[in-house]
Amino acid sequence: MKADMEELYRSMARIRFCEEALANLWQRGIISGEMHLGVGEEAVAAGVVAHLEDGDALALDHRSTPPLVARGVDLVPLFLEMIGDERGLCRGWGGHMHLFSREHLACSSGIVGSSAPLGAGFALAAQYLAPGKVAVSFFGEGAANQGMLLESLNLAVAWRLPQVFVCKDNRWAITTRSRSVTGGDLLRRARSFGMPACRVDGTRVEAVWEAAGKAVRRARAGRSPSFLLASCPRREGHFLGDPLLRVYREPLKQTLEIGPPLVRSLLSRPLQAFALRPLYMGIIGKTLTVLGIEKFLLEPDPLCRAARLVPDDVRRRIDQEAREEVERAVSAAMERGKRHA
Ligand SMILES: Cc1ncc(C[n+]2csc(CCOP(=O)(O)OP(=O)(O)O)c2C)c(N)n1
Ligand SMILES: [Mg+2]
Repeated sequence: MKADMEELYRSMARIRFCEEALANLWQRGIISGEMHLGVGEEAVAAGVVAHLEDGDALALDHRSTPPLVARGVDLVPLFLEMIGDERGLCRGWGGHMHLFSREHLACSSGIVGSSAPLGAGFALAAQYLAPGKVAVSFFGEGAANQGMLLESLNLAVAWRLPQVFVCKDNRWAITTRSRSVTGGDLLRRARSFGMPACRVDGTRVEAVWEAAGKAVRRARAGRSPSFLLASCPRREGHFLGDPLLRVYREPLKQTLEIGPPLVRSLLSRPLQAFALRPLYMGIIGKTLTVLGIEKFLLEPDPLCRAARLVPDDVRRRIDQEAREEVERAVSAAMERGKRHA
């Protein structure tokens, strides 16, 4: 079977416009607190979720809106949840990180790594109660070093759970380069537990769709869990307003804001650690440089890549429909939220 590029592009466009709408609500102060977006993860979410059917489960991390949108969760309660309204998906108690949709058997958690045991639980239940159904766990490469994730890989193989582990590798865990805290290679690590593992370019939806299809079919047939390592960019930094990205977006303002405290701390007393201070400044400088190179020179946009595989007129129509759908959902959420306030 071939990937239906129009449907995959539609799914990605809906995800992107939802994320943009969330960013807009956050910038206007309507959503409060930290906001982690999945901009850059559209191809992974769309390519994997396209294989799910009723009764399959999703366990997600702190960037959970893309897979939920791809899965068809109603956008109005989703937006209401983000703004803390009691008619939201979780009565306004979950916020963007702790979401649950009973209808879609989908949940998310801000506890890094927890989507793996949550997915294992769904998969174990499916094994007994709904054979042929599968569970998919999404998590970042930073989570791959969590003990509970490794325990889940082990149990998934030992109990032959119908589970697919999807690791979204954006190379960063907040401000830590994941490579600097990761021993060995994640693919070999997964294989060492005894499950098939493959690497896929997470900016190419057709490639993700292909690889995920094999993994989901394997799980559905009860043959084995699988591990998918999908590289993808972190286009909005760790969270909205990420100070490291702000340095590039508004260099003058940020230099004036960050510069003086940095110089003060460089020269502050007591002077015991004086020799180490240039080293720390070097680390900050290196982090900023690597981030800038990745962000502005290397990172391809998965949505643009997918757009090239769809005829222009079709793409324009899909863009317009998806934009209108998201705008309607935001307006409805704001209207209901206002009426209720
Ligand atoms: C158990 C736990 N430890 C630490 C944190 C703080 N934390 C939030 S997001 C994050 C980075 C996670 O990195 P990764 O899994 O690669 O996801 P990414 O943010 O890159 O998508 C950390 C350490 C947490 N939420 N939970
Ligand atoms: Mg990461």
